[in-house]
Amino acid sequence: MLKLYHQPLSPNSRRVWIALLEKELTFELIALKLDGDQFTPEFMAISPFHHIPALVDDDFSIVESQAILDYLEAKYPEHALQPKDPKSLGIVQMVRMVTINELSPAMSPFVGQMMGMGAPDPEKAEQSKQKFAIILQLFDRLLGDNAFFGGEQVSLADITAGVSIPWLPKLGIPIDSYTRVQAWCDRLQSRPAWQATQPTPEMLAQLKAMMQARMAKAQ
Ligand SMILES: N[C@@H](CCC(=O)N[C@@H](CS)C(=O)NCC(=O)O)C(=O)O
Repeated sequence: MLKLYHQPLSPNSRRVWIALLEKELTFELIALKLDGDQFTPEFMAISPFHHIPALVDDDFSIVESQAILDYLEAKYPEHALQPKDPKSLGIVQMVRMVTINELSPAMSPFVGQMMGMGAPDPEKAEQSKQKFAIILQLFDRLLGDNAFFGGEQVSLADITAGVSIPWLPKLGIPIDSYTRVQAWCDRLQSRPAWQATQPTPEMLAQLKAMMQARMAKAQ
């Protein structure tokens, strides 16, 4: 049986969790606290960099969330999460990479602030805001009249971007003027897979307390 080692607040984990649900696969969820439990020899045999998510599929184990998504798509093609035509596939891959390579690093100072690590450096915050505007404009254009990035079916692009973009307003970055992106976010958030994996405010508070305790210990 498939086993997903995860942490419910990790966007990388959540992407894999959503893909498993969208594909209607049977799997076991194993939650790590990341309070040191990621360094056990048993877990490090599965995930050598002590990162979640890690997926075990019988005798095969795999890390790196985007690689896991591709593996799941190739191994379990039912409820396809990748379009076939070249243009749609190109858009899906582009949105995945823009999210990982451009959006996530730009969000990082704001996420840090939400976790109580202090306000971001003003210059970095400004650079991030400029990046968000470029990404949101691009995503709005790529969505066009489609429900999702790859067309009418949810894809790995929606899963990858769709656990990050909805956090922007919570980080003080409004998205409502990008009307297609806003409608796409609403569409995703109403899907059972998004609702079942939505982190609760209590989980966030717990993580924040853990991060602050770690910071205090390091000082
Ligand atoms: N590039 C990796 C990043 C994985 C990653 O950084 N995971 C973090 C949580 S989001 C983690 O496991 N941190 C615990 C640790 O490094 O000990 C992926 O996409 O899976």
